[in-house]
Amino acid sequence: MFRNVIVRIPSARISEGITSANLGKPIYKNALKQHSEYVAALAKTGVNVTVLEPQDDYPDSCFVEDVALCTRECVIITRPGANTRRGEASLGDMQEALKKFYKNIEYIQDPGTVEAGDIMMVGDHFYIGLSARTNQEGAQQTIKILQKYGLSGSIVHLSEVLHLKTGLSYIENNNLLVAGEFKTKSEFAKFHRIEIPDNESYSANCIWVNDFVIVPKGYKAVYEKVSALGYKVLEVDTSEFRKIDGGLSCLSLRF
Ligand code: CIR
Repeated sequence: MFRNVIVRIPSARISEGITSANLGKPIYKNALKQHSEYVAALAKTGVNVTVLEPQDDYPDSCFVEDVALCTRECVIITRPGANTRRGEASLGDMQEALKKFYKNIEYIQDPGTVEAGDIMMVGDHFYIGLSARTNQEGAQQTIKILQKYGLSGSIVHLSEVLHLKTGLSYIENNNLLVAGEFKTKSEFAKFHRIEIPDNESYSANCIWVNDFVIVPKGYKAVYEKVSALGYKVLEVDTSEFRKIDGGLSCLSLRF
């Protein structure tokens, strides 16, 4: 169960966010609207939502998931691999917000890099994707910190996606949404895998929050498959964030 969520309002410079998509630039006004709908959906799940102010020095800063790994025992402040995002992890308001909830605060140190979009929590175990943003050193530091608190971590090699959770979401009860390269990875064979068709692979990034699953609006397969499993499904339009490679999980810290 999650009690708390932290989000950050998109920056007026969101159109300058890093992207590999070819979908045009996000429209700031629309991004603000979609973000407020996202917050409203989260509020329906019963969590307490902390909303941080925009940070215009960081066009990607609404993707707060990447700057911290929240566990039941500690929070790990990451060290983002993207140069333009590195400073997001040390923003004072984020650190203050996390201090209200956590007494155990750990940090990824240079030369480690980690973006927590590469980390998927399954109970007390954390799968850590090695990507262009999260390096071996960062992953090893993360595992060491997790072990200190009685938690565990393991490394997953990625080849196609930006972040691990770009193509994978654990929605509890052994159910795992999988797209692309994750359909066949042996480390995930033990889960009940729900395959997302290639033409809707963006929708593999969903979030489970207290018996609800929030899915991106406009993707039929994920809506039907997740509903059929008995979850309460909420749809949120994330089309502006998709233009800069962002999805539902990226927009919040949940703990
Ligand atoms: C970036 O490239 O860093 C952002 N434009 C998108 C970050 C998405 N975050 C995530 O998948 N956790």
